[in-house]
Amino acid sequence: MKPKVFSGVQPTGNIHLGNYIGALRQFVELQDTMDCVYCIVDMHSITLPQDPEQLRQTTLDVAALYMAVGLDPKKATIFVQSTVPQHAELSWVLTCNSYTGELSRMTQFKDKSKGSESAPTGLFTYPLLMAADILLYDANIVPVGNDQKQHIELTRDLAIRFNNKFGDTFVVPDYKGMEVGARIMALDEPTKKMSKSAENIHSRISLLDKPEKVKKSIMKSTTDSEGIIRYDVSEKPGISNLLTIYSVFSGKKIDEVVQQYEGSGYGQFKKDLVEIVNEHLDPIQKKYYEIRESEELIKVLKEGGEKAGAIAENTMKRVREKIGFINL
Ligand code: ATP
Ligand code: LTN
Repeated sequence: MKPKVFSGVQPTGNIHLGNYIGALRQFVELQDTMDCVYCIVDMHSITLPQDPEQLRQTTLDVAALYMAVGLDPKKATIFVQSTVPQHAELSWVLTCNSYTGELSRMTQFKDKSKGSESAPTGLFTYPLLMAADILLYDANIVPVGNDQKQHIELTRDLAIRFNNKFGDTFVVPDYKGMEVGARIMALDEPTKKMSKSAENIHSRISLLDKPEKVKKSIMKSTTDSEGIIRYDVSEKPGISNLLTIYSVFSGKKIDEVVQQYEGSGYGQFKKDLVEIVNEHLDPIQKKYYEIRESEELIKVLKEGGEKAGAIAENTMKRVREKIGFINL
């Protein structure tokens, strides 16, 4: 049997190079050899306030981007989380088998709540919904960026705990990150991760950015005053981040890129990077606008939701039986 894969992306803001390099790129690679289920996690996105009409639109935007970067609904199941209510159901069961202590240690919660007493409860219980997503589909592998590793470890702990308490129920999943690019940094502050929610639009490159915007963001990006192109994350986080992006999009190893630019200045390197990134984004954008307008998109999501719902219901039957819910 093929290994099972599950992952998700929130429909908030524009998908950026970090999302693509750290996560989506792996989704596409895995669909040929594994049994893949990819979700648009709209229930996660309402942990922070969302405009309802915009949420509906960005849900479709992300679905179209999934397909524009190369996901094929014939190979992978693509669906929207809220159309499969078993996610909420399992999340509650896991909530009752978790501890506030372990949730308090999640760095994403600490970052996003900033210690505030009035942080939304959903931000706190967010990892339990994520664990439910993964466990419903018996996923062996979860391709995500490095920032989500801690959530996968929690999911493993929850699965093992549940299995020990109630008998074998869940598959214990593994994190899968990219060797190069598991954490793309912000262009303006290369010690922070590139993020959808950062205020400065030049901190990130969105997959739908126009060539001029890409140029501006890269040319303005923070580097250092040494003037030598070499890979050194702690001393030269800006240049190292650009080298990573260059390497991914050119298909060359970071060492080769460093050699290629021996003796060159940052200006030339950045100009070439602008070209490489724009060349890569152009076909993705063309495909995106085609798919986003087509009827096909809704059909894919409906069919995906049905397939996903059947798998999720199977798992829930097992869970309800184990925990003692009545089957009338
Ligand atoms: P925000 O930064 O606003 O919290 P996000 O950019 O992390 O949002 P998500 O939808 O939560 O967006 O993430 C989708 C996927 O992209 C996840 O697998 C996540 O790990 C990955 N990812 C997000 N940012 C980066 C990054 N800077 N580098 C590599 N992978 C990333
Ligand atoms: N929390 C993830 C999105 C997400 C996810 C998942 C990823 C929700 N459910 C299940 C992998 C598997 C994030 O990127 N912030």
